[in-house]
Amino acid sequence: MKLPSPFPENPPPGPFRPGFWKSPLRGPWLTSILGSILLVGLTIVASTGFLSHAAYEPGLGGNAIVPTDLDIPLIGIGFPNSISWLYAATQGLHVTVGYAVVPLLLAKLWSVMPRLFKWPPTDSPAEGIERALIGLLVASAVFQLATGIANAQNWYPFKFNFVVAHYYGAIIFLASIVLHVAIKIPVMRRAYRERGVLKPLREDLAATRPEPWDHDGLVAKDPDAPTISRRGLLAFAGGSAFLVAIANAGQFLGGPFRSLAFLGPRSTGHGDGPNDFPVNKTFAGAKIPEDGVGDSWRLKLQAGDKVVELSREDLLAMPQRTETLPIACVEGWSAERQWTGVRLQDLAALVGGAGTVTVDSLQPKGVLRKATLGNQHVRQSKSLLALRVNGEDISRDHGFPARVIVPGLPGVHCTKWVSTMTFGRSA
Ligand SMILES: Nc1nc2c(c(=O)[nH]1)N[C@H]1C(S)=C(S)[C@@H](COP(=O)(O)O)O[C@H]1N2
Ligand SMILES: [Mo]
Repeated sequence: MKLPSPFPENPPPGPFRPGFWKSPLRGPWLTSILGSILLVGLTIVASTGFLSHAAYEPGLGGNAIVPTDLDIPLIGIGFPNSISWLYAATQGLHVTVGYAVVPLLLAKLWSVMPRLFKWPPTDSPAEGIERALIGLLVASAVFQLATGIANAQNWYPFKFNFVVAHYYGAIIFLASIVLHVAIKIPVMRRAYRERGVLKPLREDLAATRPEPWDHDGLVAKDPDAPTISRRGLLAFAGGSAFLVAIANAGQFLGGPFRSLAFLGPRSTGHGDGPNDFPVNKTFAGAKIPEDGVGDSWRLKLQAGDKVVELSREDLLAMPQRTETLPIACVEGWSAERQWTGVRLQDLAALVGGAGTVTVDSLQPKGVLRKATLGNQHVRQSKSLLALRVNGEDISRDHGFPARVIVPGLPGVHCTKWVSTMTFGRSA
């Protein structure tokens, strides 16, 4: 049965008219190959993103970003923090590949542009639902990339909480892309079967012809002569993705790449010598009181009603450990340094602390002024309350008098300017 169409028969002028779209390159094969490449990139971005969420440990009291009962347990296993470089790598990939998919997404959207102006907008209710789903997919992909890039650039033009919005955006994106891929697999398989997966890449400009007619309206009705081959178009999109990736990857690859990472606002160091590595929040920026970090500073350890206070000298008199660990920010940059200080284990033992620890700082306000660490981080022997870095006292910007450093934990939980550590109490 054919329902009467609610749309007037004649399309509005301009892009809605057949013949408006002239590129001879558009067609199911081009969209399929761009979609396949994009899918690889998006799979990396999405899986490292959900890993980052797991590493952040939103289930721990003070860290909750979304109400814990709303937190969808997509990853049942915890993040393996004992592999100290793992978070630096997954988060570096998340942000770098996130940048790199932008040109690929633009190319893909260009390839399906005529579909946006399809007339009539839907032929059937089922197609209407599918198109609404694509609307949701495009909107959530653009939202995720825009908020992610803004965050990596330390730019917060929006009023909402980035972490919460980026997390829920990710769930909408994941659901809509899974459905989209499932729906499009037959189209893709047909395009590859008819034209070969890579065969069209052999065609140079002279051999570039429009794809055979398709039912989706991607192939131009009245195409112009080509000005670039399909492989030229793919090389342009892929080359752009590569350039954008290189302009960011040095933030976590380090070495000679670091100076190329001009997209990273924290790619340059901060100061001179051992303390020359990125700083997210400076001493002044965090409004740490000057008199709070002088000789009168005390670290307060507590577990139940047991309280111990230690000066920096007291801490330096305890057994010192040196560990090579990266500080790895959610924004995708990381820096590996040698940290020296006291094991969190040893501090817990002083007050008979067990379980989690909430670390508070001298910072008067802001969500990053404190964090909760899980029991496994306290027990991990490489977790330190660091006093020195690369053989020198930690600078004020890096958290003097003392800061937390835990292997494989997002930098955001490595609290600087520590004042109080509140442990659970052993039963
Ligand atoms: N008190 C406090 N600690 C903090 C922060 C903060 O804003 N306040 N920022 C965190 C973040 S987001 C990161 S990535 C690391 C950065 O450490 P660095 O500045 O020594 O490189 O510190 C963490 N510790
Ligand atoms: Mo961070």
